[in-house]
Amino acid sequence: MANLITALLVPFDKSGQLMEESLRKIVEYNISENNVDGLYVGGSTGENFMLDTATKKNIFRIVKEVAEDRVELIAQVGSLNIYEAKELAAYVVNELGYSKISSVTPFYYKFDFEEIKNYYFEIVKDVETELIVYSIPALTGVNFSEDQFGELFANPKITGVKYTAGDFYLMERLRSRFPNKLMYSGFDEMLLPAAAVGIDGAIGSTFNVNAKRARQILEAVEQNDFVTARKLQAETNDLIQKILDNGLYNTLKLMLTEKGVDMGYCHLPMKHYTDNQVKVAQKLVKDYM
Ligand code: NAY
Repeated sequence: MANLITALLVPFDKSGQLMEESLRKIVEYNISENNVDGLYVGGSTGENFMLDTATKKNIFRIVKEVAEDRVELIAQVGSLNIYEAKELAAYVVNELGYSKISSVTPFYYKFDFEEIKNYYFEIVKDVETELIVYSIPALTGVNFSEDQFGELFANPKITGVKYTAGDFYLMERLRSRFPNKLMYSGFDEMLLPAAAVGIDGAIGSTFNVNAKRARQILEAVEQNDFVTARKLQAETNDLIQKILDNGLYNTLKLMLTEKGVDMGYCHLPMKHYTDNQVKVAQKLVKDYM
């Protein structure tokens, strides 16, 4: 069955400093309460692109210290600074023993495909690891064609994609054409259709608070029980819609804080939460967790 992998939230205090003890707690909570199969560390959910190199390293180190080898750990090392990406890749693989790295497509500048391909090949060049391409066109503006994925996958160290998009035609084409590459879905609200196409895993922010239903969706699809899967996805999407309406990362953090894992604040320039957001999050915990 497909693996359930939490995109890890990271707690910060009001001044943007990492809350180390809380980070340890949310890692443990995901392993022993949510029973997930893995953690995706340093992704969008981890507010990673707003952090300095030392903080990123600290997060990777603490997560490994707590998780040890109990679940799979994937480190998102992608950065507009390719030298930082290489440094982080070497650190997590050689010093911490992460089993896979992942890298977002370089964003902001309009890099052409050759530049993007060079970026990926350069990141894996000096490190013995597998890399999962993190494709999220809605945030980066970078779209790959089927053939361009093929050019990336031609590098044996590039072993899969975290596909955070709603184009299920392309997802199916990739699944059929590259059956030996790993396909991870990235939109939790589309877990059912992704699982129907056939995925190796799902990586999601909402698994921090909704892992049980997500697991049940994967199980129902595995058993070809689409009536149950649809019901669970509808419940899940009622929850996700309310989370998105109330502010994604703030609400996830507030829900976990309500459950006893103090997740602090989001990193500026993301907003700090309001009293009303707290109230909504508390009700979501009561209704859905
Ligand atoms: C990441 O890097 O943390 C992810 O992309 C995980 C996937 C999430 N994407 C983002 C941009 O947060 O879980 C999804 C997403 O939050 C969820 O589906 C709600 O839209």
